[in-house]
Amino acid sequence: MKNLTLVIPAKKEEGSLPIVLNEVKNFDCSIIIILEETDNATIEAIKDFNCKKIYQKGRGYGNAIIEGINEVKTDYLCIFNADGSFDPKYLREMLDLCKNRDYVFSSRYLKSAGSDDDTIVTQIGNFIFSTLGNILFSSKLSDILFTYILGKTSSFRSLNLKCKDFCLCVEIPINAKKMNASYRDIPSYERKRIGGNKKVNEFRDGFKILIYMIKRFLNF
Ligand SMILES: Nc1nc2c(ncn2[C@@H]2O[C@H](COP(=O)(O)OP(=O)(O)O)[C@@H](O)[C@H]2O)c(=O)[nH]1
Ligand SMILES: [Mg+2]
Repeated sequence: MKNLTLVIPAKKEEGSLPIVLNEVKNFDCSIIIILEETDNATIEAIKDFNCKKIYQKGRGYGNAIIEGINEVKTDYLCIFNADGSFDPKYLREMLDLCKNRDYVFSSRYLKSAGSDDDTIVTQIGNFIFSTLGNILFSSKLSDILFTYILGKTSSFRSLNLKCKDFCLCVEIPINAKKMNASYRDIPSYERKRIGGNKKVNEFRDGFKILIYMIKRFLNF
């Protein structure tokens, strides 16, 4: 998979990222990790791994992914979490399916998919947001917030992404749909994060995403 780069945003992931990097070593793809310069514990934890590190100039999850995408040199990229929840066994299939489309999204809610990381709150939230995406934007996705997305680097760049926070999760499918991009979703099983804490706050970030979707629908 020499034509693929994993874009890995990482914040306080010293307990998980080394294990994730060991796991993806066998996949022969490039790796870009985007983290904060002050995140000493994560920097120290991955010092023996020979992969590209970028210190993000801005702040936030979305900002990290945008800065990472700008650095990719391969034809394809995949957004990949540092917490161990994304299973790399799907990468080959995603890459193959992406040959004749712009993006392949992963979904925890298709047949034979699932999640060990979901709580009842996130499960209900994910259902509401995916339904909202289907109603407001005809996104035709069953899991709009699961940002395990592989796509053509040129397509990602043409999205002109702006969200610096977790709203980026929905900005990607909304912009892709508005640009008439081609995509599909495939079943994926989300694992539990290995260590550390989740950075998303279900209520605060969920509310922000809701407001963002409404604003986009109203073209604000
Ligand atoms: N560089 C960077 N990475 C972040 C930031 N916020 C979250 N991440 C990373 O983004 C990924 C997803 O975050 P996580 O807390 O697991 O959220 P969830 O899986 O969507 O519930 C993880 O790899 C985090 O370490 C941030 O502000 N900066
Ligand atoms: Mg996670």
